[in-house]
Amino acid sequence: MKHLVTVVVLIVAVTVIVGVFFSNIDLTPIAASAEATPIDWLFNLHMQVIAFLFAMIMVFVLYSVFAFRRKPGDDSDGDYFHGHTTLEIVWTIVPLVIVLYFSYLGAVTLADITTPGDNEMVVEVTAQQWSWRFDYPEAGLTTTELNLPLGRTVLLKMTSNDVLHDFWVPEFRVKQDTVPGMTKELRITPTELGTYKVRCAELCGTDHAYMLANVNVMTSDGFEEWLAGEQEALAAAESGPAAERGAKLAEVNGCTACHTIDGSPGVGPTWLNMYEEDIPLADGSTVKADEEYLRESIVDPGAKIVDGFNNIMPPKFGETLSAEEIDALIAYMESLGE
Ligand code: HEC
Ligand SMILES: [Cu+2]
Repeated sequence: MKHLVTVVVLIVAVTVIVGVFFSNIDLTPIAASAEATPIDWLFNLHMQVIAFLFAMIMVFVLYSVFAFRRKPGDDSDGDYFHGHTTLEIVWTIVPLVIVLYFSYLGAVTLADITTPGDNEMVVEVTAQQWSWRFDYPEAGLTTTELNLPLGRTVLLKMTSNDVLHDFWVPEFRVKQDTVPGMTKELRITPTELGTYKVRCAELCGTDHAYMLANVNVMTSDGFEEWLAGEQEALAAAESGPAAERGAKLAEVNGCTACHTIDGSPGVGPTWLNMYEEDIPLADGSTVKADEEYLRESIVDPGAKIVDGFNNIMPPKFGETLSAEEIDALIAYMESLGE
């Protein structure tokens, strides 16, 4: 009985100390979305349960090591035990109840953060090795940065052009895999102005660690102003030279994550002086980089593999880019020729 009382007192004390320690270390960055509140609450509750489990294990182990040490000269065998039915029932039921309770809390929280908000704004997210592309269908805009108005729920409709990626802004807490061929949804209601970063949280190849994009949470006025500015720039570009549109398209479609335009090596061949050159292919032949070849390289990248490179270019540009967009990209590549 004396042992039991001591152990219970020690468990309570260690739980409180470890629990207070957990509440005082900052494990997460600032919370910048409405979804972060219930998630952080649940996370902290978990940490308190972990403090209790930690105390249960460590106190029993260390107490036994010291209180039940072998006395000097005592070489007799230990006592023989044959289970303890009540104890086994208790240590099955109690964790079961805790786990069920947490699954209930998890389900409630999930329902809470996935419920549609009023006046939602849709942004389409396309992940691709190794860039992010954001489309604002209502405004007809495409960008490489995610700009969001403060306080308005945004519904992200996400997909991938190649392999699995994962959309994660730590300050918003929520996280979602992007899956090729599927549209996944995520809702975010920004509550703090500022600039954050989307990270890819699914190991996706060579430049996975650099697959970042800025997220700017703006005031609603600032956001409207930005939209208007972008639309104006877009209208100006549409009447300008095709090569300039191509330059912008190469950026928003992530081509520049793999292709450089200054001759330096990248994951893919540089575009500097590529046009009209003889390109050595992996099968030993060469091909002239005329318009037809460039078009084929974009629409069906696996058809001819450039010598010294791997067949890893995203295969879907033929579907995601319009004929005019491909023409503009080709015009841009031609403008980088000699
Ligand atoms: C994930 C990296 C990656 C992305 C993104 C990418 N490419 Fe490529 N690209 C490659 C690689 C690697 C090759 C060389 C292997 C091959 O021929 O498929 C290549 C080859 C090419 C070629 C032939 C180049 C030559 O020197 O013969 C063209 C043209 C091209 N890409 C255009 C594009 C365009 C346009 C985009 C964007 C719409 C794009 N690529 C996006 C990796 C990429
Ligand atoms: Cu990725």
